[in-house]
Amino acid sequence: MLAIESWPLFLFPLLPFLLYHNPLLAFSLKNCTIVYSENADNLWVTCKEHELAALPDDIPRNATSLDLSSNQIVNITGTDLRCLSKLISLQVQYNLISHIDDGAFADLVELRLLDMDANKLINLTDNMFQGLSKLVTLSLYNNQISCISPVAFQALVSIQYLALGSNHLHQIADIVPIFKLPNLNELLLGYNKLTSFQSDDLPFNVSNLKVLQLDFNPLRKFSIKKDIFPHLQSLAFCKCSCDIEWDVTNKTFLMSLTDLSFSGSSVSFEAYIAMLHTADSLQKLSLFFLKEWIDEGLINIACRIPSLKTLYVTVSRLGTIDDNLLRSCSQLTELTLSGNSLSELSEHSLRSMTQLRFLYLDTNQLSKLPLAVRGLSTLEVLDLMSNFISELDCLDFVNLTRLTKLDLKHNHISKLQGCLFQNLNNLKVLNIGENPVFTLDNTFKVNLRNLEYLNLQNNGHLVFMQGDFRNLSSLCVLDLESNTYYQLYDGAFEGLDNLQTLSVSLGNYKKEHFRGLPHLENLTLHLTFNWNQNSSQKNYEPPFSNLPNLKKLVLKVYDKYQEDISPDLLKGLKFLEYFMAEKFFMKSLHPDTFKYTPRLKGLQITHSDLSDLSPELFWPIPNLKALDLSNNKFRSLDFLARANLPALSWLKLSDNLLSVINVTVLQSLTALTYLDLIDNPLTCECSNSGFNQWVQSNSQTQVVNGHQYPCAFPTQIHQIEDNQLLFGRLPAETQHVGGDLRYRAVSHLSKTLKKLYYLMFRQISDNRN
Ligand SMILES: *[C@@H]1O[C@H](CO)[C@@H](O)[C@H](O)[C@H]1NC(C)=O
Ligand SMILES: *[C@@H]1O[C@H](CO)[C@@H](O)[C@H](O)[C@H]1NC(C)=O
Ligand SMILES: *[C@@H]1O[C@H](CO)[C@@H](O)[C@H](O)[C@H]1NC(C)=O
Ligand SMILES: *[C@@H]1O[C@H](CO)[C@@H](O)[C@H](O)[C@H]1NC(C)=O
Ligand SMILES: *[C@@H]1O[C@H](CO)[C@@H](O)[C@H](O)[C@H]1NC(C)=O
Ligand SMILES: *[C@@H]1O[C@H](CO)[C@@H](O)[C@H](O)[C@H]1NC(C)=O
Ligand SMILES: *[C@@H]1O[C@H](CO)[C@@H](O)[C@H](O)[C@H]1NC(C)=O
Ligand SMILES: *[C@@H]1O[C@H](CO)[C@@H](O)[C@H](O)[C@H]1NC(C)=O
Ligand SMILES: *[C@@H]1O[C@H](CO)[C@@H](O)[C@H](O)[C@H]1NC(C)=O
Ligand SMILES: *[C@@H]1O[C@H](CO)[C@@H](O)[C@H](O)[C@H]1NC(C)=O
Ligand SMILES: CC(=O)N[C@H]1CO[C@H](CO)[C@@H](O)[C@@H]1O
Repeated sequence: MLAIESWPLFLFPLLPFLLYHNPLLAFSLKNCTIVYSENADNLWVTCKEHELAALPDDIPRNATSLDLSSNQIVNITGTDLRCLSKLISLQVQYNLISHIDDGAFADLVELRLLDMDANKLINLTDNMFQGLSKLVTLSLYNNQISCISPVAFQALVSIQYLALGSNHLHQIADIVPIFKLPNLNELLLGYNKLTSFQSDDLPFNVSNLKVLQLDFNPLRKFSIKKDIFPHLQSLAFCKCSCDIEWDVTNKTFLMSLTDLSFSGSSVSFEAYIAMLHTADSLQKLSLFFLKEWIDEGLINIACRIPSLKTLYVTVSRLGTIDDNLLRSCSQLTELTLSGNSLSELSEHSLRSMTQLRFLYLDTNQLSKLPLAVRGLSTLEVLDLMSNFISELDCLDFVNLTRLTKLDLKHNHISKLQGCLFQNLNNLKVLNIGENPVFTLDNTFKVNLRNLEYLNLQNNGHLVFMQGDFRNLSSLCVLDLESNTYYQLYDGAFEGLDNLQTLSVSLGNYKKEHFRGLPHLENLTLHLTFNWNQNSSQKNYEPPFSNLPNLKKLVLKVYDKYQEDISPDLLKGLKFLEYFMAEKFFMKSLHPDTFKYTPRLKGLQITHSDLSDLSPELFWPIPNLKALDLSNNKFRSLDFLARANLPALSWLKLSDNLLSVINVTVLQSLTALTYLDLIDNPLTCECSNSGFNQWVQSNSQTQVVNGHQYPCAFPTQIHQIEDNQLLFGRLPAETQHVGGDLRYRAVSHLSKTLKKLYYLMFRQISDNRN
């Protein structure tokens, strides 16, 4: 067989005559796919990104979730959603909907979520939402809504969350009925054109609202003169372009308010002070884009509210924190200073914070751990991710003995040492990923007995010696994936008695490396070398025999294919349930490969140049439910006919060379409900008509992304322009092909081309023979 990459170039000019759009992959749904779900009660249908101008007419009536997002639907008519009485979630965001018939949703009695963001709605009419009595979440963000009928939301008796942000609402008086919805908790009104929010415009006695967002409105007045929001907990005003008059006549009116966020220096300092004065119960304050007023002392004023526990100051360009900025914030338990270009915290800047438990300093420009942090002995979580820290000092964490989570990901740390974490006896999560660490010293040989998660992803060329992790007896997850690879010595993982998940990039493999991992269930190996397990050698033992409890094994190979994989690769893995191999096997698998893994449920062998498998391969694994053989070179499914896979329900064979599908084979897979044949050069010659009929007539198996299409010979020849090819989009009416070969246009042009040449080559050589 000719390797795909080496097809002769002389075939190229023929191409335009051969490509055409063949919506051949027929099946029960024309424009949608049923998403595979292990839970039989779910029927998730997606028609996302299909350039639909209207709702499809073949949505299964018992669909529980329907995604129509990112199409070009212009309206929803009274019949579009008929009978979908089991639907729980409906997504139609990113369409062009400007009109919805009255009662269009009336049958959707179970609907809980309706997302209509990014459409063109202008009016919300009287009966638009009729029947949606169980709807909990309605999102209408980013439409052009300017007019809402007073009764539009009347039917929504269960609604808890309503997003009307980014619309054209002008007056609060126009949406009064919304405030009276009995169960409404959250109302999002950001990015509208509201110029005032005044209780005088709200003719009701009480609203149950808990969360109100008014950010990015040109609000000039906020006035509450009666106790109509007794439950309001969270209020957001952000980036007003003008000053605001704040008038809350009695502090008790905002007694429930615990969470306030605001931003923008166009609001006067005085207005912010006034806001803070009426928020006596405040627990959390978030400040954005407020450098000017922070420099004026806004934070210290806020911190005088005794209940304030959480302060969030971000994108406020704070280059340094001096000794005064947070002076009166002694009661804080959580402080976030993320994303501020901080390069320095003065030594005593955090001195007052004797109760601080969470400190987020991520996404700044710190080059070392600030001295100010060293004294925070109450700290439990410290996030220093995405800074420029290059060195750590033995004293940095010495007093942070209560720390449970430390994030140092994405810094410039090159060296770790034994003294660093020695006092962190309570640490559970440690992330040092994305650093250039090249030496570990004795970093993990200290008393980190509570550590459960350790990430050392993408560091320098690390070497792990015997016993390096010996004291990490609680570790469950260890991530040693890398762009290059790490070097292991025998016994490197010794002592990891509780490790369940290990992911590692290796430069070579020795079974001895994986000693002492009795509880390992998940193993992912990224291999950068040739699998050199030579089973003909004396003393050969199966490579994973030290890992008897493995349930999931993933083998990924960079660049190279592996040859001569021994039939007892998986010997000893009697509990294995999932096996995934990418570029690991080349061209074939030994029929005994799965003899040792009777519990296998999921199998994925991709990018392996496979063109055939022997049916015997599958005989030892009758429980197999999901099989993915995509990105190979199968030209026939015949190997499945005698494979005996009574439980197989999910089969993916995309990106292969299948041209004719034998229905007898599909019929032998009695449990099959999902079949993916995308990106195969399926022909529509009459030899495939059996498959077409099967696709149309069988009610059990869905063929992904297929369309009904008669197997008839084309009548018209279309030449296809190169540019159409490049974008992978061909005119829908283009149906012709040379000879009786027909191909489906796909977006991955190069792959399709290769297959095309391949088949052409076959045809030419067949003709010669
Ligand atoms: C949906 O209906 C079809 C046909 O009536 C039936 O075969 C299938 O089992 C149903 N699915 C669910 C999830 O109820
Ligand atoms: C809905 O849109 C379709 C397709 O553009 C159009 O034919 C139909 O008249 C529209 N129906 C209503 C009620 O607007
Ligand atoms: C929206 O409602 C207004 C007032 O009821 C009406 O004048 C206008 O024509 C409606 N627009 C659309 C697109 O239905
Ligand atoms: C508000 O409460 C008062 C006194 O309980 C009552 O008389 C009035 O009708 C209520 N107003 C509204 C709009 O519900
Ligand atoms: C504020 O309201 C409370 C309770 O409604 C009332 O007792 C108190 O007198 C009011 N205070 C002022 C200054 O009006
Ligand atoms: C740690 O705490 C001890 C006792 O409070 C103190 O003497 C020492 O200076 C602290 N070390 C650092 C590095 O802050
Ligand atoms: C590391 O573990 C060994 C054996 O379990 C123990 O003797 C030793 O004290 C531990 N080291 C530390 C620093 O906890
Ligand atoms: C194994 O990995 C899968 C995800 O790939 C995860 O869902 C599962 O929880 C892991 N199992 C254990 C024991 O960590
Ligand atoms: C495997 O080992 C046998 C015996 O030592 C040797 O003859 C053979 O060449 C080896 N094969 C490979 C691929 O290294
Ligand atoms: C289809 O597969 C069955 C079972 O393997 C075989 O008997 C039959 O000959 C095949 N049909 C074609 C047309 O290849
Ligand atoms: C809304 C709808 O049904 N759109 C398309 C679904 O697929 C068929 C067959 O390709 C098209 O003819 C429809 O226009």
